[in-house]
Amino acid sequence: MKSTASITTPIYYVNDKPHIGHVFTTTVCDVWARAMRMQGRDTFFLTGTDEHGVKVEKSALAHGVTPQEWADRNAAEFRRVLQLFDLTNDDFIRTTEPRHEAQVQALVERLKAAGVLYKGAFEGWYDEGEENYLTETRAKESGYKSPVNGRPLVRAKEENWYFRLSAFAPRLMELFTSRPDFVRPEARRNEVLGRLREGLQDVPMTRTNFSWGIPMPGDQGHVIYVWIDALFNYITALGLGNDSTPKRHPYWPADFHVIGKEILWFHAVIWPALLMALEMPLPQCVFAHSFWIHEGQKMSKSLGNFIDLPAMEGYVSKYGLDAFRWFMVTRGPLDSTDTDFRALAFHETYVADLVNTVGNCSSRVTAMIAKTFDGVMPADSFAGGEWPARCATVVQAWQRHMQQFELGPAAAAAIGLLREVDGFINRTEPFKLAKDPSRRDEVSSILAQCAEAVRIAGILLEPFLPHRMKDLQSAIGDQAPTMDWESRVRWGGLKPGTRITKVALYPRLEAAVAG
Ligand code: ME8
Repeated sequence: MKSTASITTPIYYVNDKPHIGHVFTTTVCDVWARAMRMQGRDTFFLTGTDEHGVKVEKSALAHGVTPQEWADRNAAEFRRVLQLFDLTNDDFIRTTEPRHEAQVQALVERLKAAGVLYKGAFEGWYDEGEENYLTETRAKESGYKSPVNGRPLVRAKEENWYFRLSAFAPRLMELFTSRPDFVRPEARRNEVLGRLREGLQDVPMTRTNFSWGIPMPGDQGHVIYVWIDALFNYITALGLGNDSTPKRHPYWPADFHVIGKEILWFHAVIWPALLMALEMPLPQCVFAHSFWIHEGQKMSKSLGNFIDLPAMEGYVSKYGLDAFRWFMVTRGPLDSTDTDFRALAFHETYVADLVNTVGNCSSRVTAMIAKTFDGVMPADSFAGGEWPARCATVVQAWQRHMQQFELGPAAAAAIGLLREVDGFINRTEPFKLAKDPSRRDEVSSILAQCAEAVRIAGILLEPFLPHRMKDLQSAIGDQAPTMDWESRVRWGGLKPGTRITKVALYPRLEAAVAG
């Protein structure tokens, strides 16, 4: 296994307020980053904001401020979200930072030198909202309306710099054939392959109809197209456009670019072609998740039904951050179908998984030890019975799933272990055996085994439930976070004699909050 691990979110547009979609993508990356760090991997988790382009220029104007002021204000809001949701990014890149701008210009110079840019006139169907041209076929398919916001496409003509994307068609086909996991999930890969087979158009590298962007080197009046500027963030943050800062170079290529499905084409086709032109390694995987919808409806500005920051804060203050993360990651749209965010589903998930499973199992075990053994970890004369092997299998499954960014299955493996502990308690009935003094040894072993399995499950749940799992660890006297990973998850970490206090992790709450 390589020693570094790196993951990125899209960089978010500063023309909008943060909403659940942004928090979702950043949270799933956070779970992975925490899981990698726990295992001792040298981890780099990147997020940031996308601050150039005509949309930002227009929003700033509408609010009577300069684009930079507008970007500063909204980037600060995205930063605040990271704090609020305890997201552990290692850097936050803004595309208006000098470190980014200078490297983007250097990278564009390199593309020019590589002969993949040319200047030419272009006329086509333009989606103003998305700042994107559509091919004739796609424009027709969508009824000459934006497939994203439904507004009419406009006929636009520009003299621009272009990137010879078409020249990369064979290499892109080869990439998709030789690396079936380059784009996940599979449905998304098939979608890109289908479009690749339709043929590729060259893409604009610059724009001239507005000025809020990075100037094209050597051509006044042209600014670098916001999408090209934005994609480069993944490598400018690592100093790869500027060889004098090599400290972060080992974090490239990224293991995962996690994005929403609407920006797949840029990440799965244009971005690898740019990297090929620059002769740089490609990311391992572009993971495109689906969308949250809200109580059955697509979230949109016109409906005003975004699950926004105040709504999310409502859930967090009622249920706690762990609950919010757990719902997003285990019930969210990580695969190829959209997911409805329903207040009732949130509540039910909280009760079933956190109250009745994680909370109940850990409080049951710690309470029995408190009652029967005065809060001292008993000895296990059966040396774990079947548990050590079972836990090792679960740990391995979790590691494999995490490595592959299969967060749902990783969470299921961890919580499944607690369900097994519950089943074991129900079968062996230590609470009954405890009434018979002659069976004290048996009770010791059962409870010691349960406590140790709970400890291991708690470690595996930590990336998902970072707050309460810390409480659990301190309640069971687990000092292990300072240990290396292998020792930490090995059976036998909880020594007899350790103080164990009763925990109540997730309170039983009555009603769901309004959606
Ligand atoms: O597209 N459900 O930024 P953006 C789930 N700046 N995730 C959602 C979502 C939803 N309903 N809505 C948005 C941009 N997202 C560009 C990216 S990258 C080089 C440039 C998430 O602010 C999802 O990750 O519109 C999506 O890709 C991202 O927010 C779009 O954020």
